[in-house]
Amino acid sequence: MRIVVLAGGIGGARFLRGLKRAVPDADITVIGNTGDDIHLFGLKVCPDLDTVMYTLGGGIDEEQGWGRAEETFHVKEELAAYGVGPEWFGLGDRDFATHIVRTQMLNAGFPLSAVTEALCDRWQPGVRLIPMSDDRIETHVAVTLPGGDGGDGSAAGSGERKAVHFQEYWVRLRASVPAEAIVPVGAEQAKPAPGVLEAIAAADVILFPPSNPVVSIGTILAVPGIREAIADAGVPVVGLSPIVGDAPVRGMADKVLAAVGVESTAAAVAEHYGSGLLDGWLVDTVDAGTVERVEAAGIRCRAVPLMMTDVDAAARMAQEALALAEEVRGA
Ligand code: FO1
Repeated sequence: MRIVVLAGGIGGARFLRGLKRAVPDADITVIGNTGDDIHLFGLKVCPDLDTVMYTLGGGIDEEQGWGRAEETFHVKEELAAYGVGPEWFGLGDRDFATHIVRTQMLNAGFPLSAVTEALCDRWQPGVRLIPMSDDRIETHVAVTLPGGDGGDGSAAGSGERKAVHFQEYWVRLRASVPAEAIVPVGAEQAKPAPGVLEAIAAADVILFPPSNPVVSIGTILAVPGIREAIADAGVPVVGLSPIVGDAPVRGMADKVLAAVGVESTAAAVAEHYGSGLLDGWLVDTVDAGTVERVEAAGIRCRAVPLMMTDVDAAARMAQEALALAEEVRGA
């Protein structure tokens, strides 16, 4: 069975680990989000691609969900000693090697898709990981930062509106100020990476894991041609809600959902994707009361446990998603 999965970071990666266990013989292609990418210290860092690669390759820091296991931070400490920032993004020594190899290959003229394939040669994730695009796309967030404290003479609370890089919003600001707009800069001019549209066209089923619907899956769908290819694929498209009991299971999805006017509920996220895209939607058992509303939106819906407490739990979720896909296919 050929499965295509649109994946962001931690939630997507953990779901994929379950999917691999549920259907070990399936041919899985992951279309990875690159909107989180950031250029630091002259290096290109691809957090979501690396999270999938490390998680499925066995190198992830399990409890953090990102970065390498058994990490040290000597390079980071030395950079700080030189007063070279930013200090708010925790890049470890082992992780730096990935960004050095990636940047070296990009500078030699290899596209990001070829670089990702080369990095995966080492990690053997057991899936084909393709960036959504080889073109540069970076998600920026419009915010109003609280005004100065008057120390510089500006009126306190004057509020300075600016666009910050997604990682600065997510990691330095901890999403502590409302996201007023989310813009995947460069998406309009970008093309799907080689293999993306072909994988979608050849898929037997397409899955939206519990990744962030705005800055992860939403960003992948913003690459011209990808949303249309999925809508036209003619195979079941099934998603799993990242929102359980009106709150995101992890991260701060509710903050970015508000930016696009979507309430933080399992049903609202399904409606946000729309029946033009989604054929089926899994909500957690605590949201069983919302099944009717999702079905009224023209999307088949089932309530099943959606907490990925371990790989077996994620595998059960994957099986439920595939079963719903078969039910939809037969409809
Ligand atoms: N997330 C954090 O909350 N704090 C960090 O210092 C941090 C560093 C980091 C370094 C490499 C990497 O691949 C991911 C990293 N992340 C960090 C996670 C990153 O912000 C992800 O993009 C988000 O978790 C969303 O997927």
